[in-house]
Amino acid sequence: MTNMATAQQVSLIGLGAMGTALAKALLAGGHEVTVWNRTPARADALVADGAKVAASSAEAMAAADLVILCVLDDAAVREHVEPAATGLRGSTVVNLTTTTPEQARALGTWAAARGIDVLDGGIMAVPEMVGGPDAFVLYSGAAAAFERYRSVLELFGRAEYVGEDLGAAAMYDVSILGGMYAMFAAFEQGGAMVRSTGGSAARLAELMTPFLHAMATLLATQAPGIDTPADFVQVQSDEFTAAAIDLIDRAATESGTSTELYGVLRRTLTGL
Ligand code: FVH
Repeated sequence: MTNMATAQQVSLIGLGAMGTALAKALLAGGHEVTVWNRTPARADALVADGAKVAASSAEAMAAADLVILCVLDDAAVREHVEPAATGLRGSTVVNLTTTTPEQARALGTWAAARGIDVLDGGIMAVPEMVGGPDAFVLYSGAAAAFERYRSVLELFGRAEYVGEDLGAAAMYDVSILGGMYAMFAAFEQGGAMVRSTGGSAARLAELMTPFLHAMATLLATQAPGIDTPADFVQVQSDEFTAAAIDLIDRAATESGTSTELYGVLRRTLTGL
């Protein structure tokens, strides 16, 4: 991955599990990396890999034109970015901290008034995956800023640009996570149901995993029903879907487990 020809100065604020993984990817990519973390000891291991350690977050942010933040939350971002505004003027801030779309837009509004470019990012990976083939990061904000730093950002994983609206990356991020949680909830509920007939969640996982892989490929065929509903010809009627969910609901009742999830699914998918 080393590309010394395009080595850039990059500052990274936040060396938690994810920030440390990002710093390692930047260093492995041959960039000059300045780091800062609230608890200084977390930077020690990175010094051996070539990172410079700044004495304060403001010093780190003034040290490079590309400043990446990966801290706990939006409050922590604002706590450090706001006092550093003067040093950040003319720089691009890439915020990889998980925030809401409105928080991302508010940071952008604040930054634009001070001559600072902002890209918002949503990391779709755990730290161990950073820089690997399955990691990807969603970005939104000014396309020019994204293109300027694309080669650096690609060190973290596939860089997926999702739009100019600074809230877009966060909205895709939480929507994807919503899909993940819905899947886990259905598995938890299904595990309880199959156990009532002597089965196990382990066996259910074996059987459910390939089926859900196949079903996931159908998401794209459902998209026009949401994007352009007027033109969409639904293959399965709402009545059919509602009846199928009612049957699952009834089996849940027979198993003595909760039916709460299926009411939500029925209303969401059919409106009935
Ligand atoms: N870890 C993951 O799998 C997920 C993947 C998806 C994206 N998230 C988001 O990334 C942000 C950071 O997550 P993290 O995993 O690095 O989190 P921690 O290991 O808990 O480290 C938190 C860092 O934030 C620093 N911090 C907290 N509060 C402040 C503050 N007020 N001022 C400055 N820094 C602060 C903390 O510093 P310290 O405790 O070491 O002093 C850590 O560096 C997060 O938004 C995830 O949602 C990760």
